[in-house]
Parts: sequence; structure tokens; C-alpha cells
Amino acid sequence: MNNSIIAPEEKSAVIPWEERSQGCSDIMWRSGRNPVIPRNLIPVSNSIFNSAVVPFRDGYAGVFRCDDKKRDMRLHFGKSRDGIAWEIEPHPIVFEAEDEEIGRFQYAYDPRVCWLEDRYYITWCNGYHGPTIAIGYTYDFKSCCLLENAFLPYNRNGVLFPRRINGKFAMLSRPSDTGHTRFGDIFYSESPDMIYWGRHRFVMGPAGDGWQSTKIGAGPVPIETAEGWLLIYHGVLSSCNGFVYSAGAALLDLEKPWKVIHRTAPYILSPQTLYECVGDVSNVVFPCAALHDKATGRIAVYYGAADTVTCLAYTRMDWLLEFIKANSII
Ligand code: BMA
Repeated sequence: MNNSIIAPEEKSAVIPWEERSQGCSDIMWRSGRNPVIPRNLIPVSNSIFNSAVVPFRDGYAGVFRCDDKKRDMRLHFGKSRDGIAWEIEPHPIVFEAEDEEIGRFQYAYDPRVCWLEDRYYITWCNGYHGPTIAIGYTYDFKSCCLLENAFLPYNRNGVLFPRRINGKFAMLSRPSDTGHTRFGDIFYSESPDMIYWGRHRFVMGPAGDGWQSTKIGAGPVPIETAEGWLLIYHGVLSSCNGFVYSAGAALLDLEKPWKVIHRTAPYILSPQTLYECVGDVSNVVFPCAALHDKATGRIAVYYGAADTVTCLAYTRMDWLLEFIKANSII
């Protein structure tokens, strides 16, 4: 335990927020300031997207997916006072690996950041003979220790729960194959120590013929509510013009999160604006982080758009829970 660490819930930064405009009935609405992070915020970047943000000290910190101009996929630390204007480090994170074999990975993308007990854990898709889930941790968003990969390749979208469940660390992930898989289900795994993961349970797979019919993957760290874990996740449609990535929401059982209580039939966000439909990969919204203000119920979701830029969308906890229950396929 590092005693200089302040738990995020012990301080109150005001989360980014914009009210839903009059006449809009969408359950999730976009920031008027999108894209909040342009593709070229730092000189080396080709694109900055699918990134994770958490409360940190008197503002926010994050881990950003920055694909560089060689198109190598790298992770960078960033800081912000208000969650909107970001300073992203010009150099990728240098991971301190206990085992240098694990430190020799080929790429890193789609990070999630989770405050858990006494530190910020970072999970991401790590290139180690194919994509798998790496786990690292930081106290200060300056240095990062690299633990073992959680799973064998191939796996993506590793997302930790923010507390132990039944005494164990818990993670969602999406076993897949080497490339842009045309299938994908979310699984739940647990660990006594963040190193060894097991007791894998099926959570949910693709559904219907629409936005989540090809594959799905967990998005931001789940938010605990009285009615279950709120999980925002992405779903993929195979169109005649390629994959379309949208976002939906589910409620998972608090003590047995592999049991899905509700899951939305319609998406809550789909690629519709120019910055979501046009970019390095068209037609993608990909949420990786959510800030939740308990006092007001406000939720701010950070998502990658068109594999190019980082954006913000908003919802309210009570509205979203009502929406999930009223539009559930379960
Ligand atoms: C997925 C991941 C994401 C990406 C998405 C759309 O397989 O690679 O990083 O946003 O495809 O290209």
C-alpha cells in the first residue's frame, strides 16, 4: 500500500457534463465538444481513441491508445483538470516488467483503468504471440508495473470489476482468435492474486440479427448499483460494408456476475455523426471508460470514434436503468 494514494471516492472532481438538449429523447447523448481529443493531440500520433479515464487527485488521469505514425499501437499516460482538456505524454508508457519475457510484447491497445483497493490497475490487449490481456498497475500515472498476462492468446477486452467478488478479483474478457474475429462472447474469470485466473463462466454472446449479432465485448469498468452491475458493452453488426460497432448496456448479478439480469435490445449509442462514421475505421463507437457521479447520477462515457478520435457521451443512472429494464431482451 502506498500511503500517499487518495482513493478516488474520497475526493470530488466535478465530472464533465452537458444536459440533454430539448427535443432529444436519446438515452445517451453526445458532447457538443466532440471529439474532445483530436487525433493529432501529440506530435507522434496518427490517432488517439479507445482510451480509459479515471478520477485522479484533484482531476483526472488516463491511459490513452495512441497509434503512432508507423501505425504501431502504444499506450500513453495523460492528465486533465476537467476531463475535457488533456495533456498526453509524448512518449509511450515504459512498463517495468518483473519478467522480461513478458515485457517483450509487440503492441498494446484498448486500455481500461480500474481503481481497486489501493491502486489503479490497467488492463489492455497485449500482443504476445497473438492478442491477450495484460495487467499492469500504477499509483501515479508516471510509472507502471507489468504483471503476468491474464490469459493465453487469443483474447481481447479484459475489464476488471472495481472490487473483489466473493473474495476474488474478477474480470470480464472476450476469448477470440488472432484477427478481426467474426465471433465473440463475454466470459467471467476470477483470481485470488491477479496472476492466476480461472473458474471461467459464460456471461453472454451475440444476440439477434442487428447491432450485437456478430460479437460483443465489455466496455468500461462495470458500475455497482443496487440492481446489479451496470455493464456498458460494444456489439458488432456485419454489414455488406464491413463491421459496425455500437454500444449497449446490461445489468449483471452482483454476486454472480455471469448471470445477466437485463440486456438492451436496442443500442444506446451507434455511429451516426461524421467523426464516428468517417475515420481510419468507419462506423465505430467503442466505449472504454465511464465516470459516475453518485450524488447526481450523472454518467460520462469516453469512447473511441472511427478508430481515430476520443469522444464523450452522457447519460443518467436512473434513466439508463429504466431504459435497460424497459428494453431488455431477457
Ligand atoms: C476491434 C479492436 C478495436 C477497434 C475495433 C474496430 O477488434 O481492434 O480496437 O476499435 O476493432 O476497428
